[in-house]
Amino acid sequence: NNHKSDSRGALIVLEGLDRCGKTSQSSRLLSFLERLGYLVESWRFPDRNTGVGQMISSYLANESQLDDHAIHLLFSANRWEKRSLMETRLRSGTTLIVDRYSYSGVAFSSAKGLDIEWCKAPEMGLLAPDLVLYLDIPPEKAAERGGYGGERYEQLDFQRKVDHSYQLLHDVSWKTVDACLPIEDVEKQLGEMALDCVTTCQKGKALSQLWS
Ligand code: Z5A
Repeated sequence: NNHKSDSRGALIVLEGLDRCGKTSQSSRLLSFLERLGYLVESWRFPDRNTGVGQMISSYLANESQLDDHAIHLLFSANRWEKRSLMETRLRSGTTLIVDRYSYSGVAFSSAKGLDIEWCKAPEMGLLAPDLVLYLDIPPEKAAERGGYGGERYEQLDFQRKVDHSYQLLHDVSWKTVDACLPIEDVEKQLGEMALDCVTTCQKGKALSQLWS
């Protein structure tokens, strides 16, 4: 199956509210595509391992305070510092499953009241996902899943605003899945959608840029 690396990999992004199941589903999707013989890696944003990522991590843990615009730009910088590696991986045939991306950046900052177009601007020119899998869950249901309350943003009233912001960002690359279904059912739907996308990219679909 190594011949599959002759063509490019797909950029697949998982988005949704906190506790919607992104982390669980990224690892299931990774195994699914690996079993089929594809080159695939699992990524996530924020990437807390870089210098910028550590600033973000301390902000999220409420260990530091930052102006809303400043933290927005740090989240964006954290994607820019991975952009060229992302392109290299995709062009060498590796499919990337990315847990959160620019849509989180815009949804969370605009939920705080920042202008949505201002929020999108620093994301322009990053690679556009081939597929955005939106794990749809009512904020109340997500809150019931537990583990809530540790980090900044993990509050029901704020998650409701994020939910609203996400609705403004849907584009043709989005596919919505009901994240309240049993884990295995969600997994199956995501697998089919991802496979379809990987095949389309193999056939030569061009890479494009976000919001430009
Ligand atoms: N943020 C931002 O502001 N700007 C940006 O640009 C970016 C992010 C990229 C940290 O993100 C915060 O940064 C995040 C957005 C903001 N804040 N919030 N909220 P993070 O990625 O580090 O953290 P997270 O997204 O909140 O991830 P999470 O807590 O790990 O949630 P999850 O990945 O969506 O869910 P999970 O861990 O897979 O599942 C949660 C629980 O539900 C777990 O117990 C599962 O077993 C259970 N689960 C999962 N699926 C199901 C189903 N189908 N049924 C029942 N139970 C389920």
